[in-house]
Amino acid sequence: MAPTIDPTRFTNLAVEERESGIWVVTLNRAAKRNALDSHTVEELVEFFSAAPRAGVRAVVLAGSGDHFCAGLDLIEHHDEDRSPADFMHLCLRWHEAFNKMEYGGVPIIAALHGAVVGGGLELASSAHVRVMDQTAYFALPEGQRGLFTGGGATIRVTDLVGKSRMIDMMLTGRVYQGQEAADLGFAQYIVEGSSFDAAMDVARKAAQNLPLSNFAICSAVSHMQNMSAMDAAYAEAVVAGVVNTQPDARARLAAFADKSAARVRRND
Ligand code: 1HE
Repeated sequence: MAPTIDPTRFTNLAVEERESGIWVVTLNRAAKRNALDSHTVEELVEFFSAAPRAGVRAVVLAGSGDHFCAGLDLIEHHDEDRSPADFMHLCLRWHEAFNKMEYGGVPIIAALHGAVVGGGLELASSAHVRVMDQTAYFALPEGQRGLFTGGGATIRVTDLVGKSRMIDMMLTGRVYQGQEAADLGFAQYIVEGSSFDAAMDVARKAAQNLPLSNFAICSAVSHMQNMSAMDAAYAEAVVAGVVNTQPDARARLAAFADKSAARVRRND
């Protein structure tokens, strides 16, 4: 049976179907700057495990209060005095959540403001689209805290901004913000107003696509990056075989053929 999502099961996340098929998932610990404690990570696993089969067409991921996310809950980490094995297993739960996001096939749009740091940047980089406002800033303070990234930054932040920049950020605590951050690849959109409103606009556009097309876009591209070029080309052909012959696409193709569908034009 296909799963359903019960918003009342979540406490550290606020989970809501805001518009038909468009869900808003908000990190809900503003008093702790939305730091990711182990329970929040479990809620992310739960939501993003269910989303692909629960009719979710797009997700806007946001943070409550003045910051998107302050990363690993340093107080919980301090108080629990974890063993290496404990922390390894915790990191594997982060990966479970973030892989469900990146490979799940549901478009996830992160609405960024304030601090997007450490594990918060790892979370944001697991989304498919990032929208930042003028208050957003990005950093990897792990080096200063005596830590190392454990939630996929070595893979995803490196993908976004390159290995050299990522290493410098960890060595020096360098902060990126504003247009420079967007130009470097931390976000695909930078807006003057609310990143949440702009993220909702992106989500609405994405949700108009057929779910199977979005599934391919939001899982196959990531999987193919992990393959050799030969295997990726083969997998692309197989995925296109399924997606490009889906019955639901016929009406869209017919609309192009009878000239009723919108054409692709320059932004003038
Ligand atoms: C926290 C956390 C946290 C705030 N864990 N509790 N991440 C960092 O190194 C970033 C740490 N946080 C900060 O630098 C700042 O808190 C912020 C820039 C995000 C926000 O500053 P500000 O002045 O608005 O808030 P604040 O006064 O620093 O913190 C307010 C409360 O949030 C306070 O709790 P309170 O009970 O004393 O009121 C803080 O303790 C709490 N708080 N950030 C726990 N991160 C899988 S490995 C990933 C490795 C990492 O992510 S390392 C990077 C960690």
